[in-house]
Amino acid sequence: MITVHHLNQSRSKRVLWLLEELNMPYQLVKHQRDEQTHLAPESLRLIHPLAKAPVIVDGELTLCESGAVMEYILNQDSQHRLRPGLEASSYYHYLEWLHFAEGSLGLPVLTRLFMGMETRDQQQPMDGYIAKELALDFSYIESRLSANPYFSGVEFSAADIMMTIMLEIASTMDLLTEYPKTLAFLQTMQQRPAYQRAASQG
Ligand SMILES: N[C@@H](CCC(=O)N[C@@H](CS)C(=O)NCC(=O)O)C(=O)O
Repeated sequence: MITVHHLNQSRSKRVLWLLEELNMPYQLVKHQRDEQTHLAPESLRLIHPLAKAPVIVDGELTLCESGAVMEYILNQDSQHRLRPGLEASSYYHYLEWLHFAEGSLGLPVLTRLFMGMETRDQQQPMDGYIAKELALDFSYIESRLSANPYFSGVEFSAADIMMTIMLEIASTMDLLTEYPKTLAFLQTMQQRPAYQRAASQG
């Protein structure tokens, strides 16, 4: 059985959400962020040297990086759910958005998040770059969601799970206010029962 090392308020919610969607049994080990630094505790470093969530353990395998973990879990599902087949025209759209979450979108959203944590009252060197990338990415996302109910196309997939968690972080900084389709998508995702079961773990 897969063991999920879950850190509160972190991307490991993606993994719990996916497992809940698939109704797959798993063992949950909770790690709590340090109250002062907000960093992961030593208990997570004992599982993986990077001490980042998510980490899963399945038999001999210890795996980090949420996108890879999602793919691993999907590979265990004998019913091949939540990912278009390789032959489907939506497959490469699925793949694009699965990676977009931590790739193109992750960089400006997280840079903005971390820079916002610094006390500052003046323009920072990266501000122009971040604002440009955010506008570009969110316009692209908005147009995708204007034409399709889900990122890969007509069906919900693991790419929506990957994207939702990054959109959630963006939304805490009010970055989505000008993107109604994206905001509506986020709200729809947050109403899914499997999402709510995952979110209830902290
Ligand atoms: N790209 C990695 C990022 C992993 C990551 O940075 N996780 C954060 C939680 S969202 C973490 O563990 N932070 C705690 C720390 O850095 O101490 C992934 O998608 O899994």
